Amino acid sequence: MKSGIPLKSVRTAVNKALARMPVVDIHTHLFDPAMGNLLLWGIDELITYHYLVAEVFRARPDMEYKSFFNLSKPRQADLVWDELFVRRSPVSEACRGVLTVLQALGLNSNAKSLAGLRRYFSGQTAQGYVDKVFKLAGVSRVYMTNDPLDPAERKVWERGFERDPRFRGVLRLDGVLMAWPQGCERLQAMGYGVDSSLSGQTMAEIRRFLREWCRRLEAGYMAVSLPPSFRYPDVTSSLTSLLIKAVLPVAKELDLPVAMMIGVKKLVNPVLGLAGDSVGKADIENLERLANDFRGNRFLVTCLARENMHELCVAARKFKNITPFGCWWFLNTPSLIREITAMRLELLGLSFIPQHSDARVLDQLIYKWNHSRAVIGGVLADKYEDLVRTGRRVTEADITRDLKLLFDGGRLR
Ligand code: RAT
Ligand code: ZN
Repeated sequence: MKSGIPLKSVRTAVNKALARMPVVDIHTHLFDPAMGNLLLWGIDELITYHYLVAEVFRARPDMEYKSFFNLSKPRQADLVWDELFVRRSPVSEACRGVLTVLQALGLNSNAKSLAGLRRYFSGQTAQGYVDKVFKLAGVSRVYMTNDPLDPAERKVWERGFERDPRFRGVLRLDGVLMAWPQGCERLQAMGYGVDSSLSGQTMAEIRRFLREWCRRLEAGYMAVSLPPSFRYPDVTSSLTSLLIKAVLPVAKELDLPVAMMIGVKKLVNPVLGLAGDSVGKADIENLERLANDFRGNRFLVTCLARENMHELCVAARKFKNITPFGCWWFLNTPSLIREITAMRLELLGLSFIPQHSDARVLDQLIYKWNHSRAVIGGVLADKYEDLVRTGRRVTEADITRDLKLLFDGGRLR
């Protein structure tokens, strides 16, 4: 029998195993490179990430929103670089991320301008760069966020393309579910016989839309981001009706999980666009009632409010059809990942998905996973050290087996 790792070597062993472990990234906004311009990558996209756009207005409160958004993307990037990376130390998580990417690529993060960095990226091809980034990030597969209601994206799917098996489809439902009947017209234009009433016929047609598009995307799951006010049951809410009469039946029929990302307050500052959403505390009792009534469905759940994360763990202890996943958006910072991961390990053992990247720009896979691996590795090492202190033997094979449970995307199957 293999001997256990001595206490003093546990941390190194965990970090080594985690560095080698290819991860499945279950939620990104990346696209298959065959989908052309939809896949964002390179320095200008990286620097104009909406997390950084929010921060540039912190540094320059005197700047009019309009005067920034009227600039071309490269000029916006120049301004963000100057304000957040040249004139002050880039200590925020989103800023540090850029430094980690540049370091991994062997590029200079002390440059006063972006010119040299742009030269590097203009020498890359999308395909070659995808290979490089996946390797540097230690990622084996990513799940996209696909919205057939978006005309530009729908065109690409309808035309058809050769799929890169590393990019899996996900049917994102916000456009259909949120603010009904806004999605109605678009569904009609796609040939679905729906009207704003949510009649039996409309529900049947929405189910047909879901079936057809899950098949076309070869979707790994369906997903929706929900406001903190989400309620179940609620006969007055079109969102809840659509969820329980269309989404959950089709998900069950196709044996697909449904991802619910709960707690986003959309556009509290509309002029900021993507950067204008905020966070609100949800009531997790609604999720418990849903999981109880729909036991044949599998729910992947993340919350945006730190205050909801503990209740979510407890809900998952009660309902085996709930899998908590990721440290989402404003929770994707080292101090909060540390806290949330420790709590999940303590309450749920290995039965959760520790992280997703939410990358919108390919290059971000590098930093999001590098930073998360470091923090999650530290927390896991604490836990294995605790085991060794009790006399429990821990081997490298044990660690590798456990990491697979956490990171290989098995809970999506
Ligand atoms: O993290 C983000 O980039 C957010 O803007 C959202 O995309 C969020 O993750 C979502 O999927 O709704
Ligand atoms: Zn996202």
